[in-house]
Amino acid sequence: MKRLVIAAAVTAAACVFAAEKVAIKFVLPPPHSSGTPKEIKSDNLEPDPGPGKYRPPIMVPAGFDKKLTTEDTKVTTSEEAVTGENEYVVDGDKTPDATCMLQLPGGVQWVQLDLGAEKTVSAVCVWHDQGDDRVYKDVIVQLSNDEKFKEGVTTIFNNDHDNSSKVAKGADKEYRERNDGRPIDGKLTKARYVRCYSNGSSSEPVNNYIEIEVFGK
Ligand SMILES: [Ca+2]
Ligand SMILES: [Ca+2]
Repeated sequence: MKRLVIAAAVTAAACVFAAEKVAIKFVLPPPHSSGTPKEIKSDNLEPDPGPGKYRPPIMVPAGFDKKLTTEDTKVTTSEEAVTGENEYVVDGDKTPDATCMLQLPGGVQWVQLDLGAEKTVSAVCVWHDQGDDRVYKDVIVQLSNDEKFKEGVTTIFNNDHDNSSKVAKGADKEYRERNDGRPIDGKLTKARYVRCYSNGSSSEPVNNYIEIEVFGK
């Protein structure tokens, strides 16, 4: 009987160990002071958590919190940039400044990262542009092993509630850009490619990207 109890205790301890979770650590740029919040017309906007209040951390199994993107990560885009370089999206610089951003033309556009091989993705964080109080439209983040995103596509975020992007309809909320970007749970999806869509913002038709980080194993 005693042996059975010990065995049960060991099994329970092993389960706790296996389920140990750690928070993804995002390095944040300083908040941008934009003065009085703008009124943003949207029927799909999440409530503003308020200044200095961040979203709950993304918790992942220990070992799945490694940053997978580096300054050498290959970046491709749906169309040629208006200003900036593709590399700006993975250079680690999150300064909310026009000289540090990749700007794609207006309309539905995407930025795609190649992780080099299939990885288990635990989180993706996207910083568009927090230069003023704004909301990006039709933000969709997808993962796949197919470079063309035709097959085996997993959508981990989609706030295009009215399918104006014609990519897919989603149930997530629009959000105001802030210094904490938008951390998204990767749900431990196996994928080589990460594609981030947007369709302009409440401030301007173009699509700005400051940084995209991918975490996992
Ligand atoms: Ca950058
Ligand atoms: Ca939409």
